[in-house]
Order: sequence, then C-alpha cells, then structure tokens
Amino acid sequence: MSAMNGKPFTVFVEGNIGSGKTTFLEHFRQFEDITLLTEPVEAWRNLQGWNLLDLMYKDPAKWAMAFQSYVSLTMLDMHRRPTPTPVKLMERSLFSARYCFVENMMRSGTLHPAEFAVLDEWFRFIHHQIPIEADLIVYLKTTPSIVHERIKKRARSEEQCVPLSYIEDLHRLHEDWLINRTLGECPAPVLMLDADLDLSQITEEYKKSEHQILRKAV
Ligand code: DGT
Repeated sequence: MSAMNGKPFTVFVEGNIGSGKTTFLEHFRQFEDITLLTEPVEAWRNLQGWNLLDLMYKDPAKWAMAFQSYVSLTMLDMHRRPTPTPVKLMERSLFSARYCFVENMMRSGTLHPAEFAVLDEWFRFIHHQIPIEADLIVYLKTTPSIVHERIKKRARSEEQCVPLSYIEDLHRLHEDWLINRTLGECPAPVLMLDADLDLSQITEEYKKSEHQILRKAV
C-alpha cells in the first residue's frame, strides 16, 4: 500500500538527548512500508564542511542563532519530504526545536531576546503557512541522570561538556510541552514509553507502540 494518494500517518519521535530516538527508529527498519527519517544531526555536523553542532557547544552565545536557524531548515526539509509509504517516522520535529531547545536557549540567556524573536517569528510563519502533518508523538521519557551517563558513554565529541543541569532543563521542557501541556502546542496525541530501560529490555517497550504505528502500514 502506498501513501501516494493520501497523506502518510506521520509520527514524531521525541525525547531528551540520548533517549534512544535513533534506536527506536531502527527498530522499525524491519517492517515494510515505513519511511524512516533519522539523524538530522549528521547534517548539523557537516554544513558545507562546517561542524555547526561543535561551534554551538564551544561558543553558544555566538553560534546558537546560526545553529537553530539551520536546525529549522533541516527539520522543515524532513517535514516536507515526499513520502512514498503510508507511514512516516521522523526523529524530532520543528516543534521540539522551538519548544525545547530554542526555549531553553532563550530562558538561559544564550539567545539574545532579539535573536529569539527572529526564530520565534520564523517558527510562527512556517507553522501557519506550511502544512505540517502530525498524527502521533512517541515520547521516549527518561530520567536526566540516566541519559547523562549514556551521553558520556557514547562519547560524541561535541557533547563531552554537556552538564547534567542542561539535560535536566531539557527534560522539564519536554515534560511541560508533552505531558503537563503548559508550554507551546502539542500537535498530536502522545504515546509515552519508558526509555530508561537498557538495550536488553527496550525492545519489549518499543513493541508497545507497534500496533499504533503498524496498523497504518498494512
Ligand atoms: P538519541 O537517538 O535519542 O540519542 O538522539 P540524539 O541525542 O542523537 O539526537 P538529539 O536530536 O536529541 O540531539 C542531537 C544534538 O543536537 C544534541 O547534542 C543536542 C543538540 N541540539 C541543540 N539544539 C537542538 C535542536 O533545536 N534540535 C535538536 N534536535 N538538537 C539540538
């Protein structure tokens, strides 16, 4: 079955840094008729030869604006990508970029209020002018100390100086956006999974989402 004549059932996979979003998407590679859009982070590490992610972590005050501006572009590209299958799974969204990351950078003062205003206006413009499909959000809920340990272990060079407090702030913003509903707008129903589990147990947890996602693929 294809989605050529209709819109694909679109799932955003959301959760803190290191919550296992990529692993979740990889779990669905075994099934047919699903388009997986993973890892925009690789584009952020190599923009015409520039590692924007690294520049942003090394000097956030200088690079946050450029970084978030490019994140918006890569996210919009993923939202707009033609999908030949009835189901589309994507890692993160324009919404988490705005409500979690940009929000955090604004509150911490990393972004100047004027820079924030520009990013916010771009977000509002895109949101109101361009149709962005969202049918389900899979929220990989984690405990900040657990993902902080994972981030240290995976040793992505740019992330080595990320403090626990940053992960805690991002956690609260995800919770306020997706669970408490006190921040921004939640564009689809939320399915929450326990993503604290380690790799040996996580497959069982991921399976809990299969019926909601796969019934659209057959
Ligand atoms: P995973 O598979 O759950 O471990 O996911 P990650 O950690 O590979 O991917 P993600 O998107 O949570 O984080 C990628 C890096 O980019 C991380 O160091 C946080 C940083 N970052 C800063 N601002 C943003 C933003 O607006 N959006 C996203 N996605 N990442 C941002």
